[in-house]
Amino acid sequence: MILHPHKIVFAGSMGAGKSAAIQSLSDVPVFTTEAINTDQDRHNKLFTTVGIDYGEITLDDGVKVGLYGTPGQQRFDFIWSTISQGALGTIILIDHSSKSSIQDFDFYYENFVKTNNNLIFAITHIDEKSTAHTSQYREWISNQKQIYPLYFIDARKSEDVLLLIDTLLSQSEISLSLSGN
Ligand SMILES: Nc1nc2c(ncn2[C@@H]2O[C@H](COP(=O)(O)OP(=O)(O)OP(=O)(O)O)[C@@H](O)[C@H]2O)c(=O)[nH]1
Ligand SMILES: [Mg+2]
Repeated sequence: MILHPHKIVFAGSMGAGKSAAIQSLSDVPVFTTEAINTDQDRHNKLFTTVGIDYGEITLDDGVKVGLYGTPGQQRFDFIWSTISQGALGTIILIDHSSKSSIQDFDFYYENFVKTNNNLIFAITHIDEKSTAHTSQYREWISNQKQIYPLYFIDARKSEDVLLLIDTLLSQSEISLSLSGN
């Protein structure tokens, strides 16, 4: 498998903010594949990603990072592993305002950890009403064998999304230096 050292994947639940995160950060016009959302039971937003989002950011040190967005809807799960092939890491975004937020957290983790274990979690929509408590995500992580970074962000804010990119890149450098590469 070819490793793309600067390929980052945005995964996670429908409406969590994957497309918004890429839009907020990309230096180039984002390639999107949005279509009218026919799954109004799952989420009442107008558009949803049905293929891939692609954007790019050039970091301060001149490194160009490719930002790849996946569709959140489960009916597109067949594309998830294709988009994730060779990526440096995955950012899993979860919509905290959704009733199924902790089930989503578990579901997207199980699906994406298979292709890449360099991953971090970012909880979005924390400014909206939710019956769930944010501690549920920490509890979930503390029950895993490996500890994953967890952030609470607004996917529309570029500084929040940049923090995720920086964390994922640092995490990957640490694991490469530990493995002696
Ligand atoms: N209030 C609030 N809105 C947010 C936040 N993050 C993203 N949004 C908005 O949520 C809506 C859905 O975001 P998208 O980026 O389309 O979600 P997505 O993850 O790409 O969803 P799919 O493509 O359907 O899987 C957009 O209107 C975003 O601007 C947040 O933290 N708070
Ligand atoms: Mg999208």
